[in-house]
Amino acid sequence: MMMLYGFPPSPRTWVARAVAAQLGIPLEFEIIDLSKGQQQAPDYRAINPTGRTPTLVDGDFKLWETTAIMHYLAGQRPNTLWPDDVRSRADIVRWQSWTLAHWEKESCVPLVFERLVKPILGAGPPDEAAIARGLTSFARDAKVLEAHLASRPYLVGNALTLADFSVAGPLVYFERAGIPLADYPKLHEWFGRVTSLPCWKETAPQAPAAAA
Ligand SMILES: N[C@@H](CCC(=O)N[C@@H](CS)C(=O)NCC(=O)O)C(=O)O
Repeated sequence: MMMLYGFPPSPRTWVARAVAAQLGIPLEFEIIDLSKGQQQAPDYRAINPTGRTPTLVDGDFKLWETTAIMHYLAGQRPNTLWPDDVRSRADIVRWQSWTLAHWEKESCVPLVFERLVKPILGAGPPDEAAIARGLTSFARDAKVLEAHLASRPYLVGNALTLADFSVAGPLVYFERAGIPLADYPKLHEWFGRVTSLPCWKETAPQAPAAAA
């Protein structure tokens, strides 16, 4: 069985586990507790030299970066999350690339980090300038999603794909991070549609979030 190392409250670990659950792929799971710095342990760094989570291990194959893990999981068997045609795949990778460079990094993570993670870690007061930049980026990016979702139920084609998992992931703590999702009704509705799938509940963290 494949092994996933991760920290359950982290959105990226949650997304990887939710994708596996949706695909019906069982994973062995080992917690790397970010609140205890376990991502820096030599044993873990031997499988992921970046010292981040999650990491997938399948026999002698070690894979880090959530997006690559999602593609590997979805490549195990034919499925509609990762359709076998070149345009759908390019379209999915488009949204995933945009998420990594902009949506997650510039818009969602700064708000989650400043307003949720910092207080949990006792890492000092929120940086108001970082929050202001995050809100500006969020408005820019959420507008793109709102327009895209005005005429379709999912991001790519007419069905759920890996793109929906990647774009929904950074929003999982939107309420606690004061992310103004409700200002974007189509986006809000889509988020509800995607995250009401049983795979998210099945893989939800047991303890309150402690890291991003
Ligand atoms: N681009 C990476 C980011 C991985 C990442 O930053 N993971 C966070 C948790 S969600 C982490 O391990 N942080 C701990 C640290 O940086 O020390 C991915 O998508 O997998």
